[in-house]
Amino acid sequence: MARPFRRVADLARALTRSNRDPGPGRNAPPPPAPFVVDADIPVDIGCIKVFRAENFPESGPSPWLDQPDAQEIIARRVARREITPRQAEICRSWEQHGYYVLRGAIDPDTIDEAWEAYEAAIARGDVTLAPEKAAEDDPHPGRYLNPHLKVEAIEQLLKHPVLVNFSSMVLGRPAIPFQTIASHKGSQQAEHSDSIHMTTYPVGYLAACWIAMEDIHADSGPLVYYPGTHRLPYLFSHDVGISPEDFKQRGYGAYVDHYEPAIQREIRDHGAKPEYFTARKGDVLFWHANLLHGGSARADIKRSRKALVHHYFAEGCVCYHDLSATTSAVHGPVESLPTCGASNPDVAVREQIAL
Ligand SMILES: O=C(O)CCC(=O)C(=O)O
Ligand SMILES: [Fe+2]
Repeated sequence: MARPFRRVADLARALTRSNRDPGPGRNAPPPPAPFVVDADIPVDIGCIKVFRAENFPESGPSPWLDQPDAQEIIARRVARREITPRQAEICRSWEQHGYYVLRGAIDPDTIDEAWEAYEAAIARGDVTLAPEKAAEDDPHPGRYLNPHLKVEAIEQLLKHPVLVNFSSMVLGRPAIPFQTIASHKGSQQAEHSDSIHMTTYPVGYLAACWIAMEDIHADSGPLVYYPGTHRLPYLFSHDVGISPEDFKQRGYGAYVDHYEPAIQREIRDHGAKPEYFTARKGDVLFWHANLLHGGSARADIKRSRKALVHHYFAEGCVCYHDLSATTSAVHGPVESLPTCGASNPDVAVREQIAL
């Protein structure tokens, strides 16, 4: 892997770590992740006016498990004892299939405490749920975005060492907890890759996990995923003909008309086979930035399907949302973004080195 500018990432990591630790007795929110881009082709972030994939160069480095010689790298790392044989087995599986199921990753008491705290926040009115009824007799409420901002126990779960360490291992860089989504029932969300929603430059530095907050029944509309599809080309808005203006004017209408059929074609053309995450409480399924997945049909509308989804970005990347062409909240408010020419003083130095 060509990593001539490693130093920059190390600096960012150190800064981020010290900034994030508010010290004993203080409860400051984490500071924004700095715009330090550890890419083979440097970019001046302040000059990017529209945060969409087509406005970034095609640049590595790819995450280590996406590299063509990933299996050899794994073998070398286990021989050098940098990773354990068990971690190596997980990494091999991730490289091939684009997901991994950690059974019993979170103990059931921790799960219950987090869900009870979340329900208490609902009862207090701190969290308000939309009905999002899939049918007249649908008894369950809709999904809730970012419950960790309201519920300390969910914030703790987002930072759970098992989840953060797993994500860091497969990304090959420290994982930054980004987003949580709580669901009470099957989402029946059409198949997609999370990368159209949450994206990085260089591409691929996103990992997600799905935590079963109760036993998940096959009739509840479990998460459906397609092993191996992480290796298909990334499909961004531009690739399926959604312009930034289309999204501004039509929002998810443009996505439903252009993106969702394109993904169905991909699944059909490649003969991708679905698997369903029927799980026990505390089981966790992790997936790759480009693994195709969605919510399967709810055979029994009365059944709940309690879950938390977490998304983690990797440090040292630009994190943005391709579909809406916006920067990610992990970088702080839009007003604080660097201006053209000022975002990355290191760019000039890098270009000199490159010459
Ligand atoms: O929970 C589901 O059914 C799908 C969730 C999902 O795709 C996501 O949060 O990225
Ligand atoms: Fe998703």
